[in-house]
Amino acid sequence: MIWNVVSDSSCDLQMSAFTSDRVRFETVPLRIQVGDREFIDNDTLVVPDLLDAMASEKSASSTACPSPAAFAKAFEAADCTICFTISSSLSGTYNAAVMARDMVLEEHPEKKICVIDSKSTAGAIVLLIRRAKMLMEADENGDFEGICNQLRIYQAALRTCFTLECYDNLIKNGRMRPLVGNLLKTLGIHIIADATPQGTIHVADKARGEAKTYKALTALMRSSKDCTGSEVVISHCENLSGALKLKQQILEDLPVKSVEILSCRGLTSFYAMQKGLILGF
Ligand code: X90
Repeated sequence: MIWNVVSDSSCDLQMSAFTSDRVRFETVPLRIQVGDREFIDNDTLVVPDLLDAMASEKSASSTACPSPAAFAKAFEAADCTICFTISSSLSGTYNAAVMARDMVLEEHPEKKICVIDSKSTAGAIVLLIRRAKMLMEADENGDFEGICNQLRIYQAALRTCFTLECYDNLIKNGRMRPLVGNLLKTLGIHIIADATPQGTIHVADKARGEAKTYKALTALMRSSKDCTGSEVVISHCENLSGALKLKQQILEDLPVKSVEILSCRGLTSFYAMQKGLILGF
């Protein structure tokens, strides 16, 4: 039996970063339109090129979710698939994956396909992918439903916090409510935000300066759940030094188990923009 983990490209895990003897992994790319240039968010996308194009483009930029056909192709490649998507409150990706599941099951009723809405993106999806891989590798009697249920429970326990210096793309594309007052025009303000349990964006706080920002983030993490033993994944948009400082702050403030740092791929880079930091835990 071939086990299959599929995710959209907002997970920030490159296909090349996944190895397993028993489990296949595929990311289905979202597309990013910057002026008249289209970027496909696959392993070959060069994030600095995307950010350069964004910086020099004045006209509207946007993103588009994968087609059901693209998900269907990924689902057809195996017997048992578990698919994770970006929050259905932010994107049509989840719906596309559900349509693909129905299409594939109609032709291949023997296949098993489960689509899980991460209600998040980035690191939270990476943690789900890793947990799925672990459960699939340890599986001895093909307990597909049991594994899906464990992953649904894990999804509900995961949290996401993030800090951004630029949030134009989130607001212009209607994914975040415009901020009150003249905050938007104030340079040097970092927003501190998190994902609601429904998978929408909630701006919790704002901070000025790096040190205060990281403190505010660990405070938000602490208030969102008991982080004892948590695995944390930080995705950064061209901000390794910030990610390292944030990692240090997390290790000082919270009893987490581990903190891993990944680079944002295209989709999360487009929205988190230069220096954005996203935490899944
Ligand atoms: O369908 C599409 O075109 C994709 C739309 C994606 C919109 C938002 C992506 C935001 C990613 C900021 C971190 C947000 C974490 C919040 C999770 C609820 C970058």
